[in-house]
Amino acid sequence: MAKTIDIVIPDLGDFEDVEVIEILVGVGETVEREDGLITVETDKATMDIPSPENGEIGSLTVSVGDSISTGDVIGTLTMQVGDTVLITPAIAPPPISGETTVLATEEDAPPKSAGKQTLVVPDLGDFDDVEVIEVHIAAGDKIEIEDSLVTLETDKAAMDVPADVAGTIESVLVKVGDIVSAGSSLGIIDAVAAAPAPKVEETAIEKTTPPPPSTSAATPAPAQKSPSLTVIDEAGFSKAHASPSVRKLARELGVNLVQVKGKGAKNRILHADIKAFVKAILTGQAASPAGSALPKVPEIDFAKFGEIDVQALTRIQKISGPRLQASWINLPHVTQHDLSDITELEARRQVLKGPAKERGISLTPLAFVMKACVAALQEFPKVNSSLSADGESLVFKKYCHLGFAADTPQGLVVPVIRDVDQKDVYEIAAELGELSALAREGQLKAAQMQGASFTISSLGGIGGTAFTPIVNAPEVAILGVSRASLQPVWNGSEFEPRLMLPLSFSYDHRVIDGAQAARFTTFLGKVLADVDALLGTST
Ligand code: CAO
Repeated sequence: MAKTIDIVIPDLGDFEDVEVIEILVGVGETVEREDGLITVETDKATMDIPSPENGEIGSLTVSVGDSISTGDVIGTLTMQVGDTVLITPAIAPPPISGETTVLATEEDAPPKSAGKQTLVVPDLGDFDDVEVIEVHIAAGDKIEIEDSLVTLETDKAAMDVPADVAGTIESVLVKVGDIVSAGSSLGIIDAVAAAPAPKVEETAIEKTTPPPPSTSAATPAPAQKSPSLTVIDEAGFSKAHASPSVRKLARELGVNLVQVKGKGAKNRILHADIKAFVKAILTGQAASPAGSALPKVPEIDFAKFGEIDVQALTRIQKISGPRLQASWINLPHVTQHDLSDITELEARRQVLKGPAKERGISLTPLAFVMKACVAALQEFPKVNSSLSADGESLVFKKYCHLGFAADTPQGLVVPVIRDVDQKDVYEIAAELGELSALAREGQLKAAQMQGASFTISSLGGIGGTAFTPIVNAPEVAILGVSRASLQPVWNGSEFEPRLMLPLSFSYDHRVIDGAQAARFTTFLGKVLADVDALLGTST
């Protein structure tokens, strides 16, 4: 029987009006009790609001940026209540610690013997005569409902057969290598409780290819096929003591179950164990598993050497850091350096700058560089592409949305100017100014930072002669611009003072090769030298 309950914010302690910073689930998604639904942030901590029960998300009435307090309803959850008994109002959620429950199941009653029962293989759908590849039980084992009894393997999938009763195993009637079908006996159990027969859950569709890590819309992480956290040891993986959903989660995250210590009954690996394992690696508290081995930076107690001041990273820094690292690790970066002669361009800009200012537009060199990039991206469409998620093809974008790195007090953000190919230099400069101001005030909306097909990072207003910008993956290239300077350039008979703009073009070498990169910056240089074409004033 289905029952819908409100999802209510549990007791948040001293906190009130806390900001929702992430929505972790979508409507229609199936969640388990304690799965995080949303993440909220106070000035002191970030915390997940857990699901009060197993079920399906019926509705969600909060968005990122909303403020919530204890008792607020943030959506509904539809549960299959089955044999469960309601003992408190369903709207009362567990506290953040998740120590109490609103539902009491028959597990709460004292165990009563249901006598000896035969454990059988349930309906296997289209499969018949499947091989037993693992036996997880032995005589004398005490098992719970949903504990895995055996793992079966067909030519398409591996699946766990979970227990439909709890009790003590009296005898095991199968061994590895046996062929079984629906109804085959697996063992005899001295049962203590009965429950409806659970479904057989598939652990994987393909036996050898773990699915790629999932990405959420809110987190535009690199879409390229990235290496798993570790190479999965299939033999060891199949022997690990874990439920199908835990195996599924492990495969999704590229976690080798062999390396995870289970904290459940009989060392069974739980969802929480997988999450803790991944968290420990990502936060550097545990060494990365062999295969993805990233050497750890040594942990130093700086206070031993002098006075220190510890300041928390800003939210933007916490978000951008891992993304930059993901790009740096996953993309083979190469940077092509070049100099572009912008003597004529700058002379014209100086003439146009004043009148533009009167119209409220700051006509900086960056607007011209953006306009020039449009021409270069049209000439070299690969630079405006991305690798497909499976890494098998290139996605060419017919649009030209340019991101630009903006330095703000909170950290680095990348606002996006859309359809730059349809705008003139003044429109680009105006939008640059507006988005830069919003960025500095921390007022950019998420949509204003999404959809870039290529990014420019300009340090020209600050200084420097060259740098190596990190590609804003899953884009495949980024243009770094440093400060233009007057340099002596040989014109065939003498050295001439020319204003040279340094370009640092970093690219994903899987997609763009060195010759293309050099052609790209050479072409860009030619376009920047043709100021009439950039301004659309050519005759
Ligand atoms: N050479 C010489 N002068 C330059 C120049 C260049 N390449 N680029 C800009 N300038 C000049 C501008 O013309 C302006 O002077 P005028 O007012 O006399 O014209 C002055 O420097 C300041 O420009 P600006 O930096 O305010 O404006 P912008 O359009 O060039 O850049 C923005 C806007 C948002 C990109 C910039 O303010 C910024 O935040 N840059 C930092 C980006 C960053 O941190 N990148 C690193 C990311 S990690 O890869």
